[in-house]
Amino acid sequence: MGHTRSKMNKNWLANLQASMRNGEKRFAVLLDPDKTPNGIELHNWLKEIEQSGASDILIGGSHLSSGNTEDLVKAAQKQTRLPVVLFPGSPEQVTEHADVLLFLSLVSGRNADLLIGRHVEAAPLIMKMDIETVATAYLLVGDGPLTTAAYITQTLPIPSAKPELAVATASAAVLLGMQAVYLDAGSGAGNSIPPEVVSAVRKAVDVPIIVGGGILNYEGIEKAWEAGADLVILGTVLEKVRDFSQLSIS
Ligand code: 1GP
Repeated sequence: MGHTRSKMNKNWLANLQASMRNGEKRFAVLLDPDKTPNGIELHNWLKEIEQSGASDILIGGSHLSSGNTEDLVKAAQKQTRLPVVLFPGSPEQVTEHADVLLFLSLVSGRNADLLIGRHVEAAPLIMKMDIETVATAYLLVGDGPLTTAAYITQTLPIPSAKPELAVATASAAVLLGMQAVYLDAGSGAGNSIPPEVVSAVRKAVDVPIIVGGGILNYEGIEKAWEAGADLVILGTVLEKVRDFSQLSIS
């Protein structure tokens, strides 16, 4: 049996903006369709996510080989009340079954395809869909070992020690009309986004800030919140051991 889904899920951005204004900090779990179980294991995991205090479920990945995004989106929709947020690495991952689509532009890079090209391909289809879209400035930040995101996108991340570059990039994106900023160290990054980068961007822009990449525990979530993140994303740490209790261990 599915649950009645909240109408609030249709106003995802407005909700996140309200959380930002009210200082209600949120965290979300990112499910990579390649690395998520099926059947009863998936059902149990979705229930645990729902009970964990997570505010949202993100679905997607910069590089997918076998997983089916649409099936996972449908399962998350059916089996939880949480908003299901598409975080697509490519137009093929777009499905109207999600509540909201982060329409990402990789503004830290200079790969025209990921700034506007794929968007042009996907737009005619998205315009026909009944889905909320949020124009999101996606910034890869970090100088640790090469991440899948940096490799797949063939872009250079913004150096961690240069908050001013993150500020200039996020500011330009907001001037272009983007509605949210996602600061990502990349999935499985050795170092998460430095708090100095988050706080510098927080001071510069008034749109919701999403922070992810390499966050391993509640302490990491708190640090990102304190620096100004509104929504913190956890992916890899919960893929290996699907258990929220491990997040208490620092
Ligand atoms: C990646 O920000 C997300 O795009 C989550 O990163 O997998 O390292 O938690 P992790």
